[in-house]
Amino acid sequence: MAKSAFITGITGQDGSYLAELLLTKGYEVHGLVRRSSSFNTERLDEVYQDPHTAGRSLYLHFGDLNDGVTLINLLREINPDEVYNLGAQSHVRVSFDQPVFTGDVTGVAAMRLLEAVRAAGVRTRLYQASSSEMFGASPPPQDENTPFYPRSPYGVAKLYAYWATRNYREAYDIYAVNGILFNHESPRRGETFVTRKITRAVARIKAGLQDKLYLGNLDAVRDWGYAPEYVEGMWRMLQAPEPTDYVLATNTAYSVKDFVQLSFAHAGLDWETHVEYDKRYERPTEVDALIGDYTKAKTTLGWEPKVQTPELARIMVDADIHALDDQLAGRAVRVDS
Ligand code: NDP
Ligand code: GDR
Repeated sequence: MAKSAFITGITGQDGSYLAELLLTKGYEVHGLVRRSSSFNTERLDEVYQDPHTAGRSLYLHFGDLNDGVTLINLLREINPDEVYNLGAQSHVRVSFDQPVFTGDVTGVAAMRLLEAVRAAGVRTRLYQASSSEMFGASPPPQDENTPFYPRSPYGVAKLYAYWATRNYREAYDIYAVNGILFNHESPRRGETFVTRKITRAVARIKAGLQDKLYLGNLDAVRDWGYAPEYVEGMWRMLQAPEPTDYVLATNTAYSVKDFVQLSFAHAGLDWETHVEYDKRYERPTEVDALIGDYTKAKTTLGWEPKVQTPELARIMVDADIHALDDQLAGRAVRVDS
């Protein structure tokens, strides 16, 4: 019988790639979707199956991580083999504007989901989307044994979720793992994260639609990988014989300024003519440098990143240029039933 998976955050960057991966592996995929007044399933367009499709394998369910009763009911109904908790208020800067809300949806909701697994009585494996932001001020390189020192309400919330996951693994013998993932990006990255903000601006500047790009701290160092490879790592974590926590990263260091230079150069543009500083994009407390050591994932799971940051920047710039070309040519037509 086909395996089944339940994904929270299926409409996000990672959720959409993970859904695609699991569908290609023959899974029946169930996703939690928030009701919205506008479309929020665009990233799933390529795999979307109309409810009238015979023998379909993708099911979307309305719900919210803040609604525990719905989570219990869905888990009982679906009885999934695997649960991936990817839903979150995932923007670090925004978490300073909405700290308590972020604590609820990014932190406490993980506990809510773990409790829902217990209450529903399902025997499932669970993946928690933990983050390198939990390391915060701890100097690089960071691995599974590095002390945590979060620097944002988002990081604090993720740490709560991390410990909830470990505690439920130890207390109730639930197969629950933390994937501590360093930044991973793609053409599907949300438009306000720095990489996508840059590559989208490059496309618009090249097309003459925009002249300036306003950014905050250009000196922050990040370890940027390619999202489709990271969702493969999530899946591998749940296939291991024993539950444990893993770092996924590329173990390379690039500054925001490096990413700017790579992206503008790929489009034949001079970044210094276009990039301006705006204080509003600074954070009250910044994470200066994240560089991950993924040795454990490599040796235990055979997982290794292939796409490095320079290629990632090129992939994202090319995708944004093509998307803008399509939009300008009026080809961005979606067919909805
Ligand atoms: P996105 O911001 O692209 O996606 C977040 C998802 O969470 C969306 O589907 C969103 O729904 C959903 N969501 C938000 N609030 C709720 C809620 N109250 N109830 C149910 N769903 C909700 O994030 P990514 O795909 O980039 O990241 C996936 C996960 O991994 C997140 O938890 C993130 O914090 C974590 N992470 C990400 C890293 C990265 O570099 N991308 C690195 C480390 C961890 P909607 O579409 O309706 O907004
Ligand atoms: P991050 O990603 O905070 O690392 O969290 P983001 O792309 O938002 O910031 C990366 C670095 O760029 C600096 N920066 C700017 N950031 C944004 N968003 N906008 C700007 O204009 C700008 N200018 C400079 C930031 O200060 C920061 O240093 C991401 C999210 O996906 C989290 O959910 C995830 O957990 C972590 O990665 C790992």
